[in-house]
Amino acid sequence: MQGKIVKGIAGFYYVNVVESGLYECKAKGVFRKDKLKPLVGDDVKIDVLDEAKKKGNITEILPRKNELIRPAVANIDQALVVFAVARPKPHLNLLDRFLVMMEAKGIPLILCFNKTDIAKDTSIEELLSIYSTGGYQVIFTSTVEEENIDELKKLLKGRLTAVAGPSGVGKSSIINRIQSNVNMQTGTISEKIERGKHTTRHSQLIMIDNESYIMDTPGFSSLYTNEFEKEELKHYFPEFAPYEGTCRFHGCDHVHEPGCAVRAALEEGKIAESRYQNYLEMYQELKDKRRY
Ligand SMILES: Nc1nc2c(ncn2[C@@H]2O[C@H](COP(=O)(O)OP(=O)(O)OP(=O)(O)O)[C@@H](O)[C@H]2O)c(=O)[nH]1
Ligand SMILES: [Mg+2]
Ligand SMILES: [Zn+2]
Repeated sequence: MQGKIVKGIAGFYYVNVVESGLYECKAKGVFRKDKLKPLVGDDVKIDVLDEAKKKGNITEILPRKNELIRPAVANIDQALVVFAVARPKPHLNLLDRFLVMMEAKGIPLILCFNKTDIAKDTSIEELLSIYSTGGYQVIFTSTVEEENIDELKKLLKGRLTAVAGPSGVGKSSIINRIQSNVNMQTGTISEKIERGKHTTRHSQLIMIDNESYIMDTPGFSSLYTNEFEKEELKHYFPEFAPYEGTCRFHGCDHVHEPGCAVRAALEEGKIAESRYQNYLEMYQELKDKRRY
């Protein structure tokens, strides 16, 4: 039988098989020698051990379309990257790292800034100007005031979407707003450190309708990527693309080379300062291959 892993907790994988339901499965040792760990989102083959108790064994993981490390998920069509406009205030360095990772993997994304009900007047405009120059699809939501929840739902139609972002930004709250099959637990923000408390501990795949699925995931607070060379990094900043090939030097990395068109665009305000600074920081890390 073939099914999809919808949840994994403490060595058990919950595999949904269309028409016959949910099976609690263990992964046999065969994967360990290939260093392959089943992920939520994986399509797998299972042997049913006990049909009445719905227990089985995963015998094979089918080839993955893609996989992410943080959050650990496989076979997604797109990512819904959620940050809050406030409480916690958006950590743009972490966001830019995440965007780079998704660009590098070629996974389409929707960038969602939640909690517009507690936004300061300027923050929405600022965020919009920083991220719309990169050509990102940006949506501003509030689960409290139901702002743009229907619009967001439309963007999820017909796809398997993984939600990703720091703890406390409202990922689970958004999921609760867009479907009524499952109620995810939501947490509070710490008064002291203004951060979330990692309420969601395990990734879980939830059906919105027959053709649309959403995956809730635990929040993450750091991201380091060294899966590519520093020369590649510039390709993962979409707002640099119009200037590619127009710098004085062929193969310009837009760092300190004279006659750099990207830096000229930065001076003219056509590229956001924070995006460029985060580019430089990641570039330097890739150069040093330091661990972040
Ligand atoms: N003001 C406001 N608060 C919100 C909004 N959405 C969620 N919250 C609150 O933010 C807190 C955290 O929400 P969660 O949905 O648990 O956040 P999460 O991203 O799932 O966090 P983790 O599971 O820890 O990764 C809760 O107190 C929510 O009620 C919103 O649109 N506006
Ligand atoms: Mg959560
Ligand atoms: Zn340049």
